Amino acid sequence: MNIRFRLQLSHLNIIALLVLFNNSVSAQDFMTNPYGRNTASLNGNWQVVVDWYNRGEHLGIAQDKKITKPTDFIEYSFSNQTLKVPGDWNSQDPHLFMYEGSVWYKKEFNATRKEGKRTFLYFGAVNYIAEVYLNGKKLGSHEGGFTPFQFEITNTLKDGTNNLIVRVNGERKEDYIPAMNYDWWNYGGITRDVSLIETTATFIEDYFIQLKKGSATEIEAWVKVNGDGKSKKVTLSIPAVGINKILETDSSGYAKTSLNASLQLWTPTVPKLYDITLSTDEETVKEKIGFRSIEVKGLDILLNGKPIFLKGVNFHEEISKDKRRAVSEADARQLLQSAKDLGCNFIRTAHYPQSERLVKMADEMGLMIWEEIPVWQGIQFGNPIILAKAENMLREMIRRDKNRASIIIWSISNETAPAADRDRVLTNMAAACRSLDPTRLVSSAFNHVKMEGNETIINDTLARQLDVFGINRYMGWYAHWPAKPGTMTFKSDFNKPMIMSEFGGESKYGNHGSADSAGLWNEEYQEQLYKDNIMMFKNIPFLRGVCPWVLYDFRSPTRLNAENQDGWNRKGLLSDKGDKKKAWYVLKAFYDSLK
Ligand code: GCB
Repeated sequence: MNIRFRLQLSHLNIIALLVLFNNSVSAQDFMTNPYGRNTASLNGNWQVVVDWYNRGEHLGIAQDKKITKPTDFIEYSFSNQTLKVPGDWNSQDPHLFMYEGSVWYKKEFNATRKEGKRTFLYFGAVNYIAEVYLNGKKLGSHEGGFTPFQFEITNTLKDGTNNLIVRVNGERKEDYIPAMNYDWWNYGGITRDVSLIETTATFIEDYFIQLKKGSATEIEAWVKVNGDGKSKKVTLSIPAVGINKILETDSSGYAKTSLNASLQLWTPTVPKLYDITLSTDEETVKEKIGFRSIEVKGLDILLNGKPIFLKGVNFHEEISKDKRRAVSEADARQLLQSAKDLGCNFIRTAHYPQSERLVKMADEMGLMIWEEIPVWQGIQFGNPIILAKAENMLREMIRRDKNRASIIIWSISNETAPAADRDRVLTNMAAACRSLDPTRLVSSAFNHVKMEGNETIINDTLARQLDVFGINRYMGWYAHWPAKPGTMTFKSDFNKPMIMSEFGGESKYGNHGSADSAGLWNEEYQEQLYKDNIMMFKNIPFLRGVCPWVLYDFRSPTRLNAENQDGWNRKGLLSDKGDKKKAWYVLKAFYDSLK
């Protein structure tokens, strides 16, 4: 997959990629399924130096020179200040609550080099730029806050104590993705797991095992090994259905096959996962994979060939009550369980890939996912570097999650204004997405529609590039009702299904008053807004899913109304503490009525 994708990168993109990584060595393609391998965790307390003015490179912090006597001329030192990994820095030190600069992280660990083995350093995610040094040598860098990256350290690793240093920079910039202004907290730091992964000399680096598009019985699989002995025999086993197939990789390490099996298909109600192993004469990688098909036919979304309505909710990767990033298994479970309690069969991991752990949990819990890269408003589509960066993020997201049954939709953007540059970039990305993964649906969330009286007209021509389009429409909040909700009509220029990918309004839990505009910010106003929107949904003939904004109230630096917001986006159906607002019950009743 990766090889094919590389070939598709235009000349311009290759130049842009070089600029993107500042000619420094960029992180290597990460291996699939780190959790199914031989790993040692580097999570825990890391020593840090907060480098507000970005002096650390000049001072040579990466060399970690030790002060041995008080007269040594060294203008930095790792002291007793520590931060937990995984974690954001904002919630761990009151001085860093709004910090968006650089922090140098240091971890010492013991290792023993082993003949015939290889070692990789794997990061689940670092927001936003990571520069990684091992034993004083720069391994490389990575840009983008929500996807994994790795470095091979086989030859840099030492017997005994190793010194790992990571410079994390959490600034926002015009040519970053997301860019300058976005409606969520810019949590900085090493926000996901860090691990050492030991592999054999030639190892199974990547694989894709999914039902062929539209089929209920034909599995298409490919595998890619990495190492000198690239022509390898790889056995793919799915014991429950008697599959034990030997694939022989070619000189580039690649092999593919197709298999027939009588499978119990994955559904939200019975999220069946099969134990799978991939093994060579050297190693075994374990997996759990669910099989399902997802297609669009006319105006319908078909799951396993049957029309389905997506009962969704959006949420950020945040534990609101603690004002922090969600980082643990318990955090992921809390978020997913809250979606389940609401009666959802679908989630949108709002605006960026959340942890791999959460996606795997959604596989187990039976939640379908719309997964998106953080191409969110205000992106510099005219800047040639943007397409390269966005495609790289897309590639990393798909590389990580392409074996998950829960993922049914890849989304390439959120709320972008129609314009030639945008159309060019997103059209390229939709094509890249399909070539990376032909089995899932491609989507994007739009907020540009045309109003004619009580009619909403969907006319963003980018929808032609998509399988299903999302509309973010805040009727009763940002947009006023031109007519009674029950009399609103919808027209689309495209014969495709629509998901109402966002709607909602704010209320502060415990604020009570009237349900009309005199009661703005009250629970009753939000409750009425939900009732009105649900009434409107009944008049959208091509609506195949809804996904309100948002599950929990969340931290946002752009919400400046001291009385009602005070740094919080209050569109939650649940308060930051998890209290159910009145609108929660309205949506729950609607979802239950669709059973
Ligand atoms: C949107 C954005 C979302 C915001 C939300 C809001 O359209 O996609 O990220 O948080 O509106 O509350 O305004």
